[in-house]
Formats: sequence, C-alpha cells, structure tokens
Amino acid sequence: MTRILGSLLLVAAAGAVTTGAAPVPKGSPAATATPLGQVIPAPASAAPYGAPYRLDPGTRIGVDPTREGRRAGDQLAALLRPATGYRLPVTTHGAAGIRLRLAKGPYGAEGYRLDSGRWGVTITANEPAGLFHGVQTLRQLLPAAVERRTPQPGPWLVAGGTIKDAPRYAWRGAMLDVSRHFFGVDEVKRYVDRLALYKFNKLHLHLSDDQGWRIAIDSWPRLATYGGSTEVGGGPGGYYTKADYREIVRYAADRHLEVVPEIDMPSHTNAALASYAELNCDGVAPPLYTGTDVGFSSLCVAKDRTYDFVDDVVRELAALTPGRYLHIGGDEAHSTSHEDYVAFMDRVQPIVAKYGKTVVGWHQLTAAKPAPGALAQYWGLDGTSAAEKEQVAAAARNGTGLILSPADRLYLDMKYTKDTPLGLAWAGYVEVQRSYDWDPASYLPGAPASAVRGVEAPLWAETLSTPEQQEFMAFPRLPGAAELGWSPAATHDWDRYKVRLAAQAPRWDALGIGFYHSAQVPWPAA
Ligand code: NGO
Repeated sequence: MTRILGSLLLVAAAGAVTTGAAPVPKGSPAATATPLGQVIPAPASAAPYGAPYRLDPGTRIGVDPTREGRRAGDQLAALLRPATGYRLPVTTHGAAGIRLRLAKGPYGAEGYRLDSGRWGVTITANEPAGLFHGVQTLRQLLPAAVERRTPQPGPWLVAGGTIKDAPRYAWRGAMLDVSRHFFGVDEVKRYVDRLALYKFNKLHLHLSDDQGWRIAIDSWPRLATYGGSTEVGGGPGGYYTKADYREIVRYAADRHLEVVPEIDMPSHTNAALASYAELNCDGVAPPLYTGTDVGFSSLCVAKDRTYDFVDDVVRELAALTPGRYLHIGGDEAHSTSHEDYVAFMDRVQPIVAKYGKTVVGWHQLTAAKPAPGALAQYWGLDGTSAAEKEQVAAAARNGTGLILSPADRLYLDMKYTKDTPLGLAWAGYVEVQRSYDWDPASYLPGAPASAVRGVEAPLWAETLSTPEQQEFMAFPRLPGAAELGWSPAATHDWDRYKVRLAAQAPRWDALGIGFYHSAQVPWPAA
C-alpha cells in the first residue's frame, strides 16, 4: 500500500516539476519518474518523498577533490552524456545538481545512501565501491533511454526520496567459461559492463579445461600456444597474453569487480597434458580435445614434476592477480582415486598460500581437507545425495566458507525450457522463477547461515560461442543472481521481483542485450 501511494505521489509530483527548463507535459509517460525502489537488486530500503530531481543542461556533477572522487564523477558523466546530450561538467567546487561524496557513515565497504529531491541528487558512501554502486542505482532510476549512445529527448527525472543500501553478501560473483569456447578481451569487458549494472563484485574466469588453456604462462609457454589453440567443435581457440589479462583485471577493477582466476586441477587438464608430455604418468601427451566429455583427464599426482608445474602456474597467476583469491577447481576428478585426490590437494593448497592467495575450489574440495580460510563453491542440485550435501555442510560447520552456485538455480548455461536452442539440461530446465526463488542462507541443510559468503552464477560455454548467445542465457536470470547476493531476505518476493524485472526490458533493448522473453515475466508490450 505504501509503495503504491508512494508511486502515486511521485506521478503527481512529476507533473508539477518546474526547474527552469521546459515544463514536463502532463500525462506523458516519460514525464513520470521511475519509482524509487524499482531497481535491481532491490535496495535495502527506499523511502520515496517529495518532488523528483530533473537533470537539465546546466546540471553539474560535484565530487570530492580526490582521485577516487573524480574518477567516480567521470564515470557517471560518461554514462549520462551521450543520451542526455548535456555537458555535465565534473567539478570540485560550487553548486552541483548531482553530488558524489565520500564520507564516513553507516554504509559499510560497498553500501551507499542516495538522497534525491527537487534540489538535486546526493550519493554518499564510505568507499569508492559504494559510490559506484550508488551510481548504478541512479542509472536505473533514470529512464531506460539513458543507456542509448545518441541524444534522446528526456525528460531526465529521478524520483525524490532516500535510499539506504548495502549488500547482504560480500561475494556476488559471475563466472565465464572462456575455455570451452574462447572469448576475447572485448567480449569479457562487455560482460563486465553487464555485471557492473547489477552490483556484482567478483568475476571468476575459468581459464583452463580439457578443451583449452587460455592464459600465457612464461615458464610453460606451450600451455597457451598449443594448449590454447582449439576449443569445443575445433575452432581456433585463443588465449590471453599477460598484457591482455592485466587489461581485463584493470577494466574489472575500475568497475569494482575483483577477478578470481581458476586453473582447474587435477582433472579438466587435457589441454595441459597435451601440451607437455612430462605431465602425464606415462610420459605420452594425449591429443588436443574438442569434445564435451568431463572427468577423463588427470595431472599425474605421483610425479614431483606436477608440483613444479603447479608452483610455476600459481606463482605467475598470483603475480597477475591483485585480488585475494585463486580458484583451483577440483571438480569431477573421476579418473583420480580418492587417496590421490586428497594427496594432490594437500600439496597444492599450500602452494596457493605460499603466493599469498586464498584457495577457492568446487565443493568436491570438501572431500579432501580444505585449507584454513578456503572457500568451497557448491554446484549441487536438489537431487544431489544427502551424503554429498552433508560433506559440504560439515566442512562449512568446520569453518570452510561457501559460495552457492546450485546448478538447478544459478547455472546460466542450463536451458530455460526444453525449447531453448542453446545450453545444457543435465541439471534440468531452469526458468526465471526457479532461478530466483530460493534463499541462500537456508539453502544447504546443516550448513550454518554464517558460512555462506554469497552466490555466484556460472556461465559454462560448451554450447556458447558468441556474446549474443552468452547474453541470451544470462538475461533475465543474471539480475536474479545479483538480487540474491545483494538484497536483504526481507525484500525477496517473486511477484514483486518479476515486475521490477519486466521494467528492465527497455534498458536491455537500449543496451542491445537480446534476452529470453520468459512467459513468467510480465514484459511491457513492445
Ligand atoms: C559442471 C562441470 C563443468 C561443466 C558444467 C556444465 C562443474 C563445476 N563442472 O560444473 O565442467 O562445464 O557442469 O554445466
């Protein structure tokens, strides 16, 4: 009821706005501001009141006189200039319609406060990440046309009121499989742009698998030049030079996303085994692989040379990684005995620690002894055996943190329905409601809610080879993952969420995102 009243008030107020610019025509749909809470992920609190702010040709962006402050202002200006056509100078003094302030307050490391009224919009945060997330909220409060790169008519209204917002979880991840099919730097950046809009903060890159090794390692050059030379279906593959990789890390960091690199071991290693015969127990390199089977390859657990290899790879990768985490895979080691798996993880985890990084592994890592501080990424599903769930829950009770990526909820490569032309279906069909409608805190029986560090949505690429295909599978499920990671449990409600989700469609159209028009979502008429 309060929500509806709030929106009505906003509509009334929008009609009455006079800011010195041309009056807003009454009744024009574009003249009403987006309701304050109509953002994904849902903010922790949104209190609408008063008149909206209207950007005009004289609007300035006021920032703190620091490098970080200026950068946040420049990013906002770059976002708004093309569609508004306004100059939007970024200034450290004098009056400004939009202000970005770094100031101590109860916002946490990533939270922010947004105040808006006839007088302007102010976003306040402790840290630059909070300002950035606040800017994403402001972006969604503006009409979808703001995403277009050519001048649009406006008007550019921001509903009046106050948003106080901070994330539920510290880990809000998305994973790209660049191994099964290779995606170049620009394609990864494009996905990063999508993630930034929804306040994700981790970009997990699955850099190696049977079908391709995608990162240059100077001490083992054939990994990339040979092991990276193909992909599923036999295409040319590719790999990131170290300069490429640093560029991805920089681009993500500018958008407050931390890159989590993964080298999957001891299985999912055919590309490495094919590149170096000495990594094989029998000393014979297998051929490159372009199919989609899993679990058939294994590094040679008994050979010391294997650990020289792991040490070199982890050392070089850690040096490229400003973030805290390094993912060592550990899934589907079907051709490694349990004893060998445990022995392997006992030797590999200390190598990660030696280079200053914290281990992340797929949840099979809990069959070994996870290192202190390690995180396990759970990718089971409803049908996973109780014993396997309990193994993960026991590790969680013992201090291992959990990242939740249930395959029948958050695997973005699962088909939506039987008719989805792309994707896999081994975890079933995952429609939009199923993907969204669960609670991370109570998801895994026996795991304490405090062990849950957050959620992650993986996008495996056996069937995907273009950004358009990635986006079709990611949208509209990706924003749901973002909401599960960011928004308080109290805001979780499918019937309201689907309305906010539907309201994103014009924005995706403006951004050129081709999404799945799920029949579960009340999309606006085209
Ligand atoms: C599994 C498997 C991957 C597949 C993916 C496809 C994990 C962690 N290991 O998830 O190799 O690509 O399913 O959905």
